[in-house]
Amino acid sequence: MASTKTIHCAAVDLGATSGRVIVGAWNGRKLALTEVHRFANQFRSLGGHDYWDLPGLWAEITTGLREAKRRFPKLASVGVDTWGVDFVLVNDTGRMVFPAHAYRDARTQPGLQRLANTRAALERIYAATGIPNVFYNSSLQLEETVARCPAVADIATRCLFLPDYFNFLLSGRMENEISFASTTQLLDVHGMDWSRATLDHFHVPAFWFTKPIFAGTVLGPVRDFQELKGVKVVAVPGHDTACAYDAMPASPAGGDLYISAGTWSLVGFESDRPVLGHAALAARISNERIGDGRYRPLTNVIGLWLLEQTLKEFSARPKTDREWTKLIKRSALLPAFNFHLDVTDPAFINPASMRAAIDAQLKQRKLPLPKTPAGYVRLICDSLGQGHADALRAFEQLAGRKFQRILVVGGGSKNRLLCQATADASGLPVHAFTLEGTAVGNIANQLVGLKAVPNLKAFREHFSRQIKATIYQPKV
Ligand code: LFR
Repeated sequence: MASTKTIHCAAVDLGATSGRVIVGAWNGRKLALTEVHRFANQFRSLGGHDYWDLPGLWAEITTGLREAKRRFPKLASVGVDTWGVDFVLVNDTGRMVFPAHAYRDARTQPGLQRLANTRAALERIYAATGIPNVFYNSSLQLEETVARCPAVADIATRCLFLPDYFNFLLSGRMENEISFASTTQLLDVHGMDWSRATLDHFHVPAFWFTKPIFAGTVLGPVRDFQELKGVKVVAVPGHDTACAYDAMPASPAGGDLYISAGTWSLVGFESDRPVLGHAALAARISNERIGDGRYRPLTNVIGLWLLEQTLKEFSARPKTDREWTKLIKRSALLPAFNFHLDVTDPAFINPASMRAAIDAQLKQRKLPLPKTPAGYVRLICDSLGQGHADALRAFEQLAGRKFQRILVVGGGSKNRLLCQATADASGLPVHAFTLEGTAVGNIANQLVGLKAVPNLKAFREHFSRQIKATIYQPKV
C-alpha cells in the first residue's frame, strides 16, 4: 500500500567534476527533487601524484546536509554515492592512514602494462572478477600502494571505498557495499564475496575487507551531528552508475540499453548473468553489480570528459546552460566529419592538454583538425555516438540480446547532438531523460531501505509515469 505521508530523503551524489546534495520528496506515487547544494570537485596534484581533497568534500557534504535539514525538517534519511574505484585506508578507529589518490593518477600504468603483457593472468583475473584490465581499477591502485609503501599493510586495518568511508563518518559503521565493491576488480564474479585468488595476485591484504552488504541496508542514525539527529544513514548503491541505472524508466519487457552519460559514458544493461569469455574481455565488458547483487554488464566510453576538457582550453567556452545550447546548435549545423576520433586512445585519459591530444591523434592519422570550438564539439559528439553504438553491437553479439531502445540519463541527456549521433550510429531510437538519474536511484534505494516502497520495480513503475523522454529517431 502506498503511504500517504511524504517522506524526505537526501542524496549525496559525488561526481569527479561536481557534487550535489538533492532532497527527494516521495508522496507514495511521485518523487519531487530539490537541489539544496551543488559544488565543484577536482583532484589536485602534489609531488607528481593526484589526490582528492577529502576534507573539502566532507565540508561540502555537511553543508549540503545542514541545508537539507533546514529546508526539510522531517528529513528521514541520507544515502551517499560517488564515482567508482577510489578508496580510503583507515585503522581500527577510522583514522585515515594513507592519502586518497584520484583514479586518474598515472601510478597504475606499470601495473596495467604488466597485466596486459601476462595473458594467462589477465584471463584468470577476468574469469574470476568479470572486470577487464583498466588503468583505474582499485586492484591496480592497491597493488601499487602496497608495493611502494609496504608499511601501509601494518598500519591500515580496513579499506573503505569512498561511499563506505562517508557512510562511516555519518553513521560510525564500517561496511563495504556490493555495487561499489564490484568496480574494484577484486570481487568474485560468481559470488557475493571477495575473490581471494585475485586479492593474493595483487598482494592486497584480505583482512582489509568485509563481506559486502546489499544496498538498502539501514546503517543506523547519523552520529556526532546534532542538527541531523534522528536522520538514518541508508547504504544505497555506492557506485553512481549503479544508482543511475536504477533510475532508468526501463520497459519491464527488457530490450532497453542504458547510457549514463556524464564524465564517462557507461553503456550497459541489467542481467541475471555476467557476460564472460575471451571476446567479452577483448570488448572490455565490465560485469559490475546492481545493489541487490545482480549484474550490469557495461562498457566505459570516455564520455563528456573529452568535451569538457577540450572546451576548457577555449576562452569562448560556454558557461551557462544557454551558452551550451547555442554552441551545440552551431555545431549541429556544421557538416559531419567523414571520420571519427578513436575514443579509446589512452592519450585522452589525463592529458595536460586535451585539445593537443586530439590534434596529435588526428595529425598522426593524417586527418584535418577542426578549426573552431563548434568543430571540436561536432567531432567529439559524433565520435562518442559511434563509441556508444560500438558498445551496443558488442553486447548484442556477446550477450545474444537485441535492443529496441537506448535510454539516456545524466548530463549528456541534455546534449542533443550527442543523443542524435547515438541514434544515428546505432540505428535505434534514443530516449533522453533530463533528470539527475544518479540522485533518483540513490533516493529510490533509500525509500526501499525505509520500506516506503516495496522494491525498485515498484518505484520504477511509478517513476516511469512521472517523467517524459525527448526521443531522437535515427536519421540514417
Ligand atoms: C562514473 C564512474 C564510472 C567508473 C568511473 C571511475 O562516474 O563511476 O562508472 O568507471 O567513474 O570510477
